[in-house]
Amino acid sequence: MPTAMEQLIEYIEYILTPSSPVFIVGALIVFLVPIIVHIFVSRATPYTNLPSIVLVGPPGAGKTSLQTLLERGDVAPSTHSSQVPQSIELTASVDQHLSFREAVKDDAPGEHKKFLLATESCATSPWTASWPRTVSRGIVFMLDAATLDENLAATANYLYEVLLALQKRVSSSKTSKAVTVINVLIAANKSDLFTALPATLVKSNLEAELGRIRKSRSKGLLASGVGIDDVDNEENDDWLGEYGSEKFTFGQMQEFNLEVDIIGGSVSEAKVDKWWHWVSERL
Ligand SMILES: Nc1nc2c(ncn2[C@@H]2O[C@H](COP(=O)(O)OP(=O)(O)OP(=O)(O)O)[C@@H](O)[C@H]2O)c(=O)[nH]1
Ligand SMILES: [Mg+2]
Repeated sequence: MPTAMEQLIEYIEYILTPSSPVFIVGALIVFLVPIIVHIFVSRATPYTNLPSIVLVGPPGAGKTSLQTLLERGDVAPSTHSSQVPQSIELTASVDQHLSFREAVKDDAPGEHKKFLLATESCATSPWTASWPRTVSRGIVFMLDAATLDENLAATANYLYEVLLALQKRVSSSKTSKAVTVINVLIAANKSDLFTALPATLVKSNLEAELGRIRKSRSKGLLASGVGIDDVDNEENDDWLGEYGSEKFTFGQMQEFNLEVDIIGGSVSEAKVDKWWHWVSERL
């Protein structure tokens, strides 16, 4: 009769001898443990798998007000500017006939979809390393349509950064087909104020200003007579839209898998149904 000690030594020898059952069990552990840990971790943080919409825009545009409206169904006065990015979880009924107030209710008819609305408040450089992951369904760029005339340059500069970063996402990958379409909604807020520009004017003013910005950023490259084909990627990196085109239009972004829409609304008057429908269509 082998003693317990002998049995143990025999067992250890068996494990240490290269044999197919030991190898298979070892391989299973090596492959399965990371998968199990991944499933466990992603269960623990349910947010990571929700479709997300990112809300950006210059200070004072009304981002926090919109978030509050969607979360609570009414607007609380916002007193200070928000520095920290905030995320709220919302549920949308995808029924297009409902107003946003009806659609956010638990007992709303139609299919329900949960999503994450993440607000990023940063005046200059909105782009963070986490963005390409965070932006899964779309971006809402909110601006104050009532003061756009005064803030056109700053607002357009911000928008330029956002669109350029999204454009680079496509131009840096060789297989453009693999890149999914990202939808951008320019939400022209504060239509309740009489100085507010209608969406069509917001669009044409932004297009003109974005065109001016890209011209000045190209540092006279085109004027210096350098042909389009001579310019390598390094140098036209900062050019937004169709390279070398005279006028910038949002339609040029389709080339980079970006769909841009401009819709007016007012958070104060709770006129946000069109934005809401735009979002729920893209979930
Ligand atoms: N008239 C009018 N005022 C609005 C509207 N939406 C927001 N406001 C006001 O605009 C101001 C700025 O709104 P916020 O929601 O704080 O703007 P924000 O984009 O979060 O600003 P930051 O956090 O600084 O980036 C507040 O005083 C709001 O009450 C609107 O539709 N109409
Ligand atoms: Mg805010």
